[in-house]
Amino acid sequence: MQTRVVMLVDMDYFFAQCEELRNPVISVKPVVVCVFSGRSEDSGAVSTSNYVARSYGVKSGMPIYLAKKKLENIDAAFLPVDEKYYEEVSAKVMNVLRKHADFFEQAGIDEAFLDVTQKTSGQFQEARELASKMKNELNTQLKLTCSIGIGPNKLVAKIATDERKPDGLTLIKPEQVQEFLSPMNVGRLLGVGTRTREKMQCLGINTVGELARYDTQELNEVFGRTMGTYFHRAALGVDDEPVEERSEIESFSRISTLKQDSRDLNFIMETAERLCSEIHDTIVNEKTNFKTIGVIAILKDLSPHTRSKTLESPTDSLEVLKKNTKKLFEKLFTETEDEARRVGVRVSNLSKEQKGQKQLTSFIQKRSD
Ligand code: DCP
Ligand code: CA
Ligand code: CA
Repeated sequence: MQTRVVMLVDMDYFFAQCEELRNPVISVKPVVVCVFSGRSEDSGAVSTSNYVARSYGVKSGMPIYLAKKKLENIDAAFLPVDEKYYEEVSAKVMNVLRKHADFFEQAGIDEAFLDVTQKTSGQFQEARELASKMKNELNTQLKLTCSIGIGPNKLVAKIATDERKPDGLTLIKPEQVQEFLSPMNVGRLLGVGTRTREKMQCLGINTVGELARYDTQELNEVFGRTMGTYFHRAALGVDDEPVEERSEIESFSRISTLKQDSRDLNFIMETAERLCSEIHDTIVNEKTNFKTIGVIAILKDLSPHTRSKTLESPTDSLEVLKKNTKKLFEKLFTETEDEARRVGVRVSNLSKEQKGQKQLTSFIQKRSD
């Protein structure tokens, strides 16, 4: 496989930086963005804070009263979260970044992966220049700073980004990966939470290097094959997960007028099954899974009636789609009295089909503390 050049761009102290952006005078003092629970004046938690506040020991997730205690007698700005505004800034950031990537994947409100292999002809030095250029653009166009990590895959890029913040730029070439990761605590790896770290400690594994050298067989026995294999590969800095644009389409639907008004399930299913097949063709083309199925019947009086069901796990199965469509129409027509004029089927809750490593990391992301 060709060596890839992958970047992770992560905005610095994002929510607090957004607050500084619209009110620059506060940037010289501690800025603490809070999720106020409303129960009492200071109940709630710190969402994030600027680096001035961090120098006093303020951290994300900390109770607000504790942050106030750390900033006692200091002129600080405690502000409520305004996610709608941060989303707007985020969209502008993503638009600046997106055009520099061969493949682009937004990975959170303030971060994105960029595969720039072609753009840089696989040259890490060129990637460094591109990263500086992007930092510059964010600075001049939006007055925002970010930290960038560059590596041969997402795993290394992510860890590299965390290495130097704020306004950092860290480049790890393929031949430097081992040396870079080896001395780190295993907790730096995605999926290694407190409990796993303790378990590894018992095996005498503290650093990523020790994990990489550990007997694979034994890792599999302790953590199971899936996780054991993942830990071993991650410790070696190996990660094949592609940088992939997330699907922005939220649903696929088809609707059709019946040959005649009806409330006969078998007759309606003739049309509905055709709609299901059309939708299925689309999702196969788009390599998408769905989790929610919805049906609509527009009755003779033109009133729309809908029913929907969310499955336990995403699927792309035509059979599942047809079976649930039938059940939903059955329910709908037991609960309404008139005949239908038009019927439709919709799938939503879409996710890109995920294979191998990808599935594993999303599973880890959900699990990790
Ligand atoms: N966030 C939150 N609660 C947390 C962590 C994060 O509400 N426990 C929100 C606020 C952050 C945003 O998500 O601004 C992005 O999270 P990051 O982990 O990237 O942290 P920051 O951007 O705030 O800081 P850093 O400069 O360390 O990236
Ligand atoms: Ca950030
Ligand atoms: Ca982030």
